[in-house]
Amino acid sequence: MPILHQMQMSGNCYKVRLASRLLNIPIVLKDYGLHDGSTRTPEFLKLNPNGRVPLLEYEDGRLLPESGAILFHLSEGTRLQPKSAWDRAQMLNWMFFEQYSHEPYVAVARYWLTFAKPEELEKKRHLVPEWHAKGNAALGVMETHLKTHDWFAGGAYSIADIALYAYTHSAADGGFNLAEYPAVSAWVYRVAEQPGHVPLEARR
Ligand SMILES: N[C@@H](CCC(=O)N[C@@H](CS)C(=O)NCC(=O)O)C(=O)O
Repeated sequence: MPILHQMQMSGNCYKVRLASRLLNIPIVLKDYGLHDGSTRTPEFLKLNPNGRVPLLEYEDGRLLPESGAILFHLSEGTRLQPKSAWDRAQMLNWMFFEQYSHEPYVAVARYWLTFAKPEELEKKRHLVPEWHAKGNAALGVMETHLKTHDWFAGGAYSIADIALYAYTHSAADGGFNLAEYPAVSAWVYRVAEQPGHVPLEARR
């Protein structure tokens, strides 16, 4: 059975747990601590030189880091990817948007404001306004799309929705107010209503 190297409260790891649950793909979870540097040990760096989770490890030794790459791999040929090549490109468009314009602000604000040690947060406090400005800009882009679409790509729930859901539904942890984004809030509700959906806290 593949091993998912992960942190339970990480949205990036939640994306993989959620997709594997929706697709009934069995995985074993191997947990790492949030503050203990356990993804930076020489042993872990041999598995992922980038020192981060999620990381998917197969019994035959194949290794795949990066939440978006893992989502893409697990869902290939399934209902979580659109059939048309154009729609799959649109799905990737939103997944790259998530990684460059959304996660670095919405997820980072959540980490520092909710999980970091208070003395560490103080060193980053001056960055909070920038995280909020850029994170709100990303939520605004999502709001514009969702005013006229139920889903991000191909007219159906896909891994683009999973990628964006992970840190959007938990954005309040980073000081964002989703009530300012009614179309995003309605989509968050739609995602959570999908059959087989599991919350971030769930192990599988
Ligand atoms: N782009 C990566 C980001 C992965 C990432 O930032 N992982 C964090 C947890 S959410 C991590 O492993 N942090 C531990 C560290 O940097 O030492 C992805 O989407 O998988």
